[in-house]
Amino acid sequence: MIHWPCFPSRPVHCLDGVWDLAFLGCDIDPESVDPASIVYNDRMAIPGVVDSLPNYLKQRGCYALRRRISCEQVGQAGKLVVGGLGLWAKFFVDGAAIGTCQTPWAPWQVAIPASQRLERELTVLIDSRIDPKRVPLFDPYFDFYGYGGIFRSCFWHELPELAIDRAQVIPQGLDGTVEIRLRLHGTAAKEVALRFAFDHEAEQSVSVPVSQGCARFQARVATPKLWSPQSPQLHTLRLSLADGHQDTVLERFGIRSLSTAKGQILLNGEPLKLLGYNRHEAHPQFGPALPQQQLVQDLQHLRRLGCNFVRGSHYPQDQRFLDLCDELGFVVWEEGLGWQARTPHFASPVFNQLQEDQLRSMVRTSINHPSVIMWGFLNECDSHLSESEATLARLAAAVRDEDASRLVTFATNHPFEERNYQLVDVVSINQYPGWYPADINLERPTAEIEPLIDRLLAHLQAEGQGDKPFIISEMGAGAIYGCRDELEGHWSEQYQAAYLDILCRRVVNDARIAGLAIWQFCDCRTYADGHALGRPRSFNNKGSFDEYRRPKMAAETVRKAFTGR
Ligand code: ADA
Repeated sequence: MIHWPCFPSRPVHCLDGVWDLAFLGCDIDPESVDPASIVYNDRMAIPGVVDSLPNYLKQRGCYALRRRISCEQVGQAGKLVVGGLGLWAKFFVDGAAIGTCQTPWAPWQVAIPASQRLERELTVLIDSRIDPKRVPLFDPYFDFYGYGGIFRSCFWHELPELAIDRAQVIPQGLDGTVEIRLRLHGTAAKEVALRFAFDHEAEQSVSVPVSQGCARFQARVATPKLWSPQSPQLHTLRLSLADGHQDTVLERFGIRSLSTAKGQILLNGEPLKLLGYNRHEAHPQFGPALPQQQLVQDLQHLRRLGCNFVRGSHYPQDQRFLDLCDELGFVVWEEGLGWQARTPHFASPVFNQLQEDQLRSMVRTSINHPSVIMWGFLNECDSHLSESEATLARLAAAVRDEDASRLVTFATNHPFEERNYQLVDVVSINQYPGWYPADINLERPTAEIEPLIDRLLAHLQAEGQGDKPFIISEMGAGAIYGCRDELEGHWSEQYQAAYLDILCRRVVNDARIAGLAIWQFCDCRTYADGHALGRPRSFNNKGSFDEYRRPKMAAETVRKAFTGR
């Protein structure tokens, strides 16, 4: 599946398809594996995960994947661009190691050495074991399943001598002026000659200074059409290296502005209330490797419920999904992989470095999506402890260093003891009044919802955060699909519907709340161990839809509250 950006003048091999597969064992050290010794006796489709294959259910371990690529050029370096994988992977080309990925779900790329051979062999060791040394970013207590496989499409690029990595297009207001930031592979001189054109406009030429592989210049779209959820207009940029170099990139982007004022999020200067859901990329049949049609279906469900907002919880998103959000007019909060990080994580240099690496990769990959309006990280970490401050400050700085044009936030579940509100543009709070009730003896736990929201608003005002937009980044209740109970007990569809009715109506009618991401869009598989006592079926059942996207009663409740119809 090709998506943006496109590189029409170089050979790009999409590696979707059936690969050779071998299960190497659950006690093996992947660093000891010699690719030449592997005997392949099975197959699997990529994008795909071993956890959804009958032969390997619940078989965490080390797997080998292999496929061959017929290149068009010899003697040229290349690069492998991986959309996302889990949980750990080591890559070999023609038997030689070329790199290891320790950042599951994040976009990852690695250089491919030149060769005199046209027929190349790619071997990938995938490890789905949860191991703090190999995979410091994923812990066994995360409330979503950690899959093993290559979740998203990957591409083998054959590169020219001087190659374009990306052309980032950053709008500078609404008049069509954009800053184009070119990232180059290969040894560029001090200057680079370029030809570029927007949409179907006339081609322009420019010569730009290069420093540390980057070149920046401003240009102006002659007839700018603004992007917004109501009118998601998109533009394209075609940019080529000139002066005898042969490389071209096609990028798609949107012209819109983002700002905050008086507790509101402004898009193109207009207040935008965010109404939507947290969404995991998951399905019982495919795990996170969703077919394209599932992405379309999910967004049609969200649109029908009157949503304009998706929080991509809790990891970098599938680029195909963001392409669709650009085209259909949804705004997105994209965040790095993280879930209730604690003091040992903050104290680990490796954890900090990998968190920063994945965030920089996420921002560089998603920077041209107008749908992405917020960058986030470290969901529900112990940000009420002083030990969290250095890590959170480092990550916020890294995100802003990569992109100063979007809003920065993180979801705290310690709203009354939070120590890091000063880092964010938008205050985002996860709370579960009436589900994990403060008062377990309450006859009607939903009675906790509005008083808690009142306390949050008062606290933020008292903390001097009242001017920043405040969004409820998680709140919700569980329901087992088909569980009907007139007493509206926990886990009944009636209770969930009653809960979300109160919550959604309050958010829609309270101008002091800038948005809501309900937890969550659909049920998804979670831990398969003792933690699951609070997770019937080993699923997180707080979806308004079940895992097959069958609507629960709450879906209709949310639709009425969000659409007013
Ligand atoms: C937390 C967490 C979510 C989910 C939720 C729940 O807020 O961020 O991923 O685990 O709780 O269902 O309890």
